[in-house]
Amino acid sequence: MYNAREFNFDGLVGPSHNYAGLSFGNVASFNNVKSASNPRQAALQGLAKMRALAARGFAQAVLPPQVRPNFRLLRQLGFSGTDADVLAHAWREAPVILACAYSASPMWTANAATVSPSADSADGRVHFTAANLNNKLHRAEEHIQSTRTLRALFADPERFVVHDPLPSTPAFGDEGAANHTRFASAHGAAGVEFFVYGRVEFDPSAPSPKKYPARQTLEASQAIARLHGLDPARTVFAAQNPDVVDQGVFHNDVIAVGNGNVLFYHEQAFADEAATLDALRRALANVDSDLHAVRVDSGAVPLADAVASYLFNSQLLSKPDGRMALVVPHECRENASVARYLDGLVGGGATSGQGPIDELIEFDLRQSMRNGGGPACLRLRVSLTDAEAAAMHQGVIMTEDLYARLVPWVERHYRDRLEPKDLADPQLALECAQALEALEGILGLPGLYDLA
Ligand code: SUG
Repeated sequence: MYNAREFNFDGLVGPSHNYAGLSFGNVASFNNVKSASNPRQAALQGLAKMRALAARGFAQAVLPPQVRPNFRLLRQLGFSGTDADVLAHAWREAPVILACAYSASPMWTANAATVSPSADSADGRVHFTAANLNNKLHRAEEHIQSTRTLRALFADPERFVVHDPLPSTPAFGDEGAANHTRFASAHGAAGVEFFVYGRVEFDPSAPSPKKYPARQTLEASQAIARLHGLDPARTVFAAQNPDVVDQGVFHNDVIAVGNGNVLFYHEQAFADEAATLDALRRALANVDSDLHAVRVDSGAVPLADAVASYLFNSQLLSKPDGRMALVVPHECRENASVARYLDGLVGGGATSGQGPIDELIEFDLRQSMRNGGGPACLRLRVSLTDAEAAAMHQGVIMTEDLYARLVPWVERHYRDRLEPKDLADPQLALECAQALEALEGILGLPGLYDLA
């Protein structure tokens, strides 16, 4: 076993953060369609979270935003002329497509990729596969920049491999780490990788949701496990409960989170709860570990409250003393059943703090939450040994110095209000390009973007 740490790569919110209602099946995105957003506040909220966790000693890094608007998409769809013509034409004829080209969604980096640490892969390298996100037009091209970014950050071929995304066809719908969890006794120890899927392409008799789309297929998860060279004895695939997808649980990380040997989950999360826990226990036995299941039942927290508060879209972080902190959004305090549950978990009562989780860390992430993205959506987990951490690009590691450079950058380049009609403003496109050009310099990543 190597000494390893889990880096959380949080998405830096881009300058076009907006609410376009593009994610059918994601209740918050739908409910806030066309309301005004505040990109500056969104970026500062995300940075405050990164800074606070870094200050606590958690390994924290930043994943840069993506180029917006996506002129390549707009031109591919037949909008032509100068950039200003393209924007005017798209706004007139297809404002939804313009919104897709301006989408804020790369900020939710849990969907950027699936990551397997070197302790799990057959060749001893860290494996990444950018998610094709092919269920939604506004996310379907993110993999191009995600792959480019990951290759820039993890460039050493001896230690890292960044695979091409899976084929962009419904059979291989892949949403990245939002449906993937890893269990291990320590970050550097061999672990169990757990993939949760919503649909099986080649078995039409397998249950699937009826109202909302299941974005992740079993076939995609299996392909990732093959690509990453995972040991079948330490890999578990489980079906998500299709009924909860239909109630707004569009990714498994809206209803479950794991860390160490702990699975914190809602009783309705899986199609077959007992079989899922059993499979995890058997796989964990292969690494001499056992599962610690923290089950939340519907009597304590009804599913609707879990979705509204994003209780399970929390981060479970290991502290040096072996206990864990749960990183939750403020919304958890505003929901009566969830607040009561959390008080019981860590609130100082007779039975609280006795399980593996003994601390809550709360953040105001309202700008992100209004698009259906909580603390866990905002970060991509990458477990790295000390040697791997030293081999990755250092300019993205969150430090006080980087924070002190990013805050004025946001204040200089980001607007504090965006409405749907602003997406037609050619000046916004220029502002976005200028911001990213400056960011390449701050992060020490020249050529990160194709800004030509
Ligand atoms: O894919 N929202 C994202 C939220 C992703 C949350 N990620 C995780 N659960 N890991 C999505 O639904 C909304 C964009 C808009 O409507 O403008 C959006 O894409």
